[in-house]
Amino acid sequence: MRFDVVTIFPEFFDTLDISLLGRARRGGTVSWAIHDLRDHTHDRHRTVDDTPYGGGAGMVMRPEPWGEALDAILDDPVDDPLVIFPSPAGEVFTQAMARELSAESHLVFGCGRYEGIDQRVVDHTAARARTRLVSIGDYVLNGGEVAVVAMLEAIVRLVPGVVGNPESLVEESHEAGLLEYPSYTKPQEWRGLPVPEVLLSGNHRAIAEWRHRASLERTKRVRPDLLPPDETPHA
Ligand code: JBK
Repeated sequence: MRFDVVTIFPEFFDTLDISLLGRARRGGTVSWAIHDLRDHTHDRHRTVDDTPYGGGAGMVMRPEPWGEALDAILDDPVDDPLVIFPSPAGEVFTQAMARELSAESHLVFGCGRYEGIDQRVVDHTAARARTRLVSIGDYVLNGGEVAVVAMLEAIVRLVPGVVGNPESLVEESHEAGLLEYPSYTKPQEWRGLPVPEVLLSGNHRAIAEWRHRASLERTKRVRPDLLPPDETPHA
């Protein structure tokens, strides 16, 4: 997988080189480039934003630097890139979307700041490449950078060959549609708190049942929206 990120804060992505993504890059499974939007400005102040037409608070990112930056990435389409603009107005990012995106060969992320990017950038991009607005949740961020780091962490670990043991991908939380069961390790008793007896029993069937019930109870309590309708607790 190849990805490109356009941002006014390239340093935000320095963390990508540590842990899993860094290892994937060194191993050749994943490659990426981070592009500074301001490299595509031509005024002395390297201006990327301006006041909104129609009035209102905040600033909007001007289209010209975006046009240039995206031209440089999209102009020789040897592959079929998917462009993602993180936005609170987008479709919600889920594990299912992460899995879908992990099968792409080329992702391009455009990180908006301020009140967003001039809509014509999105429209113009959509006319030449597959383009999606994606939100990581209903809260206010200062820009798309943190959203892209979160999405990449979820996506890249699903790229074949990135996570060493594919089994560790299967059992995890959202993949099964329920929240993860609680985990324990040594010591057997800590500050007077024991590990649940069943986990020490060696009875694999009993352990699997206990874990499933714990997952179900946790999900009912904190995320009933994840349960199929027939398992939703009555109000
Ligand atoms: C939010 O992806 N997001 O969720 C996002 C991107 C940019 C700004 C935002 O406030 N929520």
